[in-house]
Order: sequence, then C-alpha cells, then structure tokens
Amino acid sequence: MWWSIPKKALITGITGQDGSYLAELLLSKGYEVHGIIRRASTFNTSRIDHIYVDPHDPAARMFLHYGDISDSEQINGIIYNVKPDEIYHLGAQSHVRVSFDIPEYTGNATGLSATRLLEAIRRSGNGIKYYQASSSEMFGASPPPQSEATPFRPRSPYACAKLYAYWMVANYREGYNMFASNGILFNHESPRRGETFVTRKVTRGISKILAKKDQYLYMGNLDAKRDWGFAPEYVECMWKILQNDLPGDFVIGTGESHSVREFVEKAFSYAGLDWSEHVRIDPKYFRPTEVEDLIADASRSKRVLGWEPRVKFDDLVKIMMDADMRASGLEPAGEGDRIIEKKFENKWWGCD
Ligand code: NDP
Ligand code: GDR
Repeated sequence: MWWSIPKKALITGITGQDGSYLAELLLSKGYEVHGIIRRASTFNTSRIDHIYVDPHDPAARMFLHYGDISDSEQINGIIYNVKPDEIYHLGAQSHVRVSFDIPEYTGNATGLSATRLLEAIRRSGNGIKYYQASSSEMFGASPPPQSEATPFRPRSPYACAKLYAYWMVANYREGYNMFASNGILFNHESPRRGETFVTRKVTRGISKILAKKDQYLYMGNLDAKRDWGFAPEYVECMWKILQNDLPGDFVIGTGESHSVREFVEKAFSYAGLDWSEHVRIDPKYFRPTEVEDLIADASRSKRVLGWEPRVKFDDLVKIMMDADMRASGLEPAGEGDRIIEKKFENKWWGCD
C-alpha cells in the first residue's frame, strides 16, 4: 500500500486578505498549512475562522503559530520545527499611506523580514521553496505598462522596503541557488480586502450610506489609476509560481487600468446612488508622493504559468458591492454573486 505525504506550507500573513485565501487554496489541494499569527488584544483571525479546526482533532490540517516577522529567533524556531516544503511570505505592513507615518517600522516588517526568512531557509539547508509578495508599487513613477523588464522607481517607504526584499530574493536565488521567486502582483481586491484600502473603503462606505448609518465618504486622490484584479485568482498564481520548473520574477495583473474616480462612480451607480452627492475630498488621504498609473503587462506570466484573469474591473465592483451590502444587512443586487457562480465552477473558498 502506498500513500503520498502531504506537502507542508508555511504562510506569514495568514490572517490577511491574501493569506486567508491562500490557506484555503492550499488546504483544497491537500497541503498541511502552517500560519504565523501575531498576538493581539482583540481577535485577528476573522478571515480564517471558517477553516479553523481544533488541533486536537485528527482531521486538523491547519496549524497556527504565534510569531512576529520582526523577530528572527521565533522565525528560525518555527521553520526548524515545521520543516515546510514551501514558504509564502505575505506578512507586511502593507498600507502605502501608513508607510509615510511609520517608515522605519515599515522597513523592518516589510523589507528586512524577507532577509530573516531567506537566511533561515539558507541555514536550514532543506531546499525550501520561497515566495516573496512583491508589489507593483515598486514600479512607482515608471510609466505604464509595467513588465518584469520595467525599471523600478519607488515612491513610498512601503515601495522602498518591498524593493529591498525583491533584490534580496534575487541575490539569494543567484548566490545560493535557492528556489526563491518574486510575484510582482498588481492591486487585487475582494470582500476580504482591508477596510482602509480604497476599493473596500468605497464599497463598505456605500453600504453604510444605504443603511443610513453615514451620509458622506471622505476620499483622497481620485485621479490615481490602478490595475485592479480579484484576490482569489492571484493566490492561485502564487501557488503556480512555486510549482514552476524554475524560480524567477512574475508580473501578475489584468492589463486594465481605471481611476479611483471610475471605481467610485461604478460602485455608487450599482447601488443606485449619485456619487457626487456623497463623496467629499479630505487632503489627509493624499500621499506626499503618489503612484499615478499602473497597468500590468503580464504576458510572460500568461505564457509561462498559463494564467488568464477571469475577473476584471466591472465584475470586481459588483462582487465587492454585493458582499458589503449583504454584510450591512441589505439585499444585494446579485450581479456579483452570479459572476462568481458563472466564472468559478469549482470555487474553493467559502464564507464571502
Ligand atoms: P494584508 O494587510 O491584508 O495582510 C497583511 C498580513 O501581514 C496580516 O496577516 C498581518 O497580520 C500580517 N502582519 C503585518 N505585520 C506583521 C508582523 N509584524 N508580524 C507578523 N505578521 C504581520 O495584506 P494583503 O493580504 O493584501 O497582502 C499580502 C501581501 O502582499 C503583503 O505583503 C502586501 O504588501 C503584498 N501585496 C499586496 C497586494 C494587494 O493588492 N493586496 C499587491 C501586491 C503586494 P494582522 O492580521 O495581525 O494585522
Ligand atoms: P495602494 O492601494 O496604495 O495602491 O496599495 P490603496 O487602495 O490604499 O490606494 C489606491 C489608490 O487610491 C488612492 N486613494 C485612496 N486610498 C486610500 N487607501 N484611501 C482613500 O481614501 C483614497 N482616496 C484615494 C490612493 O492615493 C492610491 O492612489 C495597495 C496595497 O495593497 C499594497 O500593499 C500593494 O502592494 C499595492 O496595492 C499593489
């Protein structure tokens, strides 16, 4: 009789948007999943509660470990004890606007943490594959479209920290022959997106206006343009990147760019509201330096990984609006729900 030993993955940032979807994806593929969570005075596991099984239960396949990505000692200990086959490093201070307020901490958590993990992998000598959550923010002021060959011109402490991590990955790959890859992901959103990122702020804000809990939504720069995709599809790419024959750097995005204003207009109109009556500008949301326009040229990833985005801008707005209306106790219009049903026959994530 033979059986296969399940692969083990370690995810930093498992409680975040991407970490939670990735954990579900890997569980659906039969992996044993380990995640690093930080201790907080309030619960921070709401995105993964629906997949949590008590570790005393023999059926448990997801295990959580307390740790902080700024603490090498603990990172080393977890990697030594878990002995994962793959590490997905998604943990970060991931908010660009906030990185201007806490630049040093962002450098530590978002940049140096990659070195901690890469060093721990190198010292373990176990051939662990490593995925780095790199970002389109690294392109910054470089005009679109942006591909793997586009020069980096970062415009925030966050982007500088991510760029440091990006180059450490490239150096460990070349210097120590490690399987270490950068996924250069453009913005990706979902009903699980953090509430202070622009898309979720808008869809959640509209739901509150509809529920008569708020009247206005205070926004920053409406002219910035982003290439917005759907997070579940992007975590599939993370997994594909580590299953590729060779490590490397991969741009992932939809190839469409829309302004924040367009997102606002579409979302308000889906809810039957006139955005100009409810949106106010508050300069506190402006950034000292802004990234004006991002459009992914993901042709290499499409070719090498066989990836094609299924959800683009219009669908994304509807999916997020339906979810936030439901969360506010309102009846959603339902177009977003139908898009998910139609485009994801074998939907592997739940609870949104
Ligand atoms: P989130 O902000 O939703 O999640 C960040 C995760 O990192 C959370 O689990 C958070 O824990 C954890 N974390 C933050 N600081 C620490 C710390 N000091 N120690 C341990 N854990 C920590 O981000 P996303 O899921 O959206 O993004 C995942 C990764 O991908 C990030 O690195 C982000 O920078 C990057 N990225 C994201 C893109 C996007 O559009 N979403 C695009 C390109 C890159 P807690 O829940 O306790 O706060
Ligand atoms: P971004 O995402 O900075 O691209 O980083 P965010 O949603 O925060 O901003 C997108 C654009 O919207 C403009 N904007 C506002 N942004 C926020 N947060 N709040 C506002 O009120 C507002 N008004 C206008 C911003 O100026 C910006 O131009 C995200 C993060 O997930 C990063 O971790 C990731 O690396 C990149 O995407 C790719």
